[in-house]
Amino acid sequence: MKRYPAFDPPEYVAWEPEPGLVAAFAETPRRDPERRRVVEGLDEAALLGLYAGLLRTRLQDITLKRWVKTGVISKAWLGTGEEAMTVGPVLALERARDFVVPMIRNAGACAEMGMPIADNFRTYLGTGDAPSGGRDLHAGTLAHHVLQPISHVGDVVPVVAGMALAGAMRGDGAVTLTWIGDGSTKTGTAHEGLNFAAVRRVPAIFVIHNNQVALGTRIEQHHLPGEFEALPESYGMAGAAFDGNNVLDAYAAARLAAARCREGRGPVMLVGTTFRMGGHATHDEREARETFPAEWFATWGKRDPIGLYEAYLTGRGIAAPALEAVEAGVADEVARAETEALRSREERPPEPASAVRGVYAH
Ligand SMILES: Cc1ncc(C[n+]2csc(CCOP(=O)(O)OP(=O)(O)O)c2C)c(N)n1
Ligand SMILES: [Mg+2]
Repeated sequence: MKRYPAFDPPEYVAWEPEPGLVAAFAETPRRDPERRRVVEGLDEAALLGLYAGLLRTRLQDITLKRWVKTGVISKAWLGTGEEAMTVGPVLALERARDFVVPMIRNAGACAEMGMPIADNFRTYLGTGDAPSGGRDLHAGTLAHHVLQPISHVGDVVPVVAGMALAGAMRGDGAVTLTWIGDGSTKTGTAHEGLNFAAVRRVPAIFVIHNNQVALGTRIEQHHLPGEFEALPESYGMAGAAFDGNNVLDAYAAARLAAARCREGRGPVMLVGTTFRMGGHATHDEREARETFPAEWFATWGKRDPIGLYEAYLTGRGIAAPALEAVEAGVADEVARAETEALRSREERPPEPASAVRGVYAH
C-alpha cells in the first residue's frame, strides 16, 4: 500500500518484505489442518475482502492522525499494526446475525460490520448525527450489530456474555464476539463475565487482544507468567492461539470458533499476540517509544500485517493491479466518508436539549 511518512510509524515508511517472514506468514495457518482447510477455501474475492478490510482500518487511522496533526480533533486511539486482530475475526462472522463488541482500538470493526465509515468519523467529531448523538467517542450502533464500547475496560465482558446468552435463548445461531485487552483481563468484571459465559456455555468468542501493553504498562509489569494460552482452560473454555499480525490465521481461528459456538458447544477464547506500533493514543507516541526497547519496534515493524498480507497475496498469484484497484477503491471510500463527516460538523451540531435525553435523571 501507499505509505504515509507524516503519519505511519517510521518502520512502515520504507517497508520491504523479509522473505523468512513472508514464508512464515503462509505457513502459520497451514500448521493446523482445520485452519488450512479454511484458508485454502478462500476464493480471490474473499482474500481481497480481507485486504480491503485491513486497508480500510489503516486508512481510517491515518485520517484520524491527520486530523490530530492539523487540529481538527485533539487525540485519537489508533490500532496501527493491530489491524489483523480486528479485521480477521470480524470478517469470519455473519454480519446479518452475529454481533461484535469492539473496544476503541478495534474501531475498524464498525465498518467491517457495515456501519458507514462517516459514522465512525462523526463519532470523533461529536456531531449530532453521529450514532452517539455527539455524546461519546466510542463508535457503534446496534443497527449494524455493533455495541458501542464501554469506556471502563473489562465492563463489557459481562454484557457480551448476556448478549450471547440472549442469542442462545432466541436460538437463531447468533454468535457475539468481543476483544479483551491484555490489561483488561485484569479486571474483576472481565473475570465474572468470562466465568458466566463458560458456565452457561453461551455462544461467545472472546479474543484476548494481547498487544503487550496496557496504556503505559508493559506486559511483564502486569502479567505473570507472560503467556495467555493457559487462560481458556482455567475457565473451562475451548481455546486456541493465533498470530495477531496474520489476518488469515485470525480469520481461520475465528471461523472455526464461530462454527463451534453455533453447534452449541459453548464459548471460545482466542489468544492473539501483536504489538502496538503507536502510543496508547496519539498524545503519548513519544512515551511509548521510551516504554519499549527500540528492537521491539524494529522487530514488530517488519511484521506489518498489511505488508505481509500483500506479499502473501502476490505469492498466491494476485497481480499488483488487482491490489492497487482495491486500494484505490478503499482510499476513495474513506476520503468520501471524511468529507461527509466534516460536513456534519458544520451542519449538524448536537442540539443542546439532547444532552438531557436518555439519561437516568435530569
Ligand atoms: C476500569 C478502567 N480502568 C482504567 C482505565 C484507563 N484505561 C483505558 S485503556 C487502559 C489500558 C487497557 O489496556 P488493554 O486492555 O491492554 O488495552 P489496549 O489499550 O492495549 O488496547 C486503561 C488503564 C479504564 N478505561 N477503565
Ligand atoms: Mg493491551
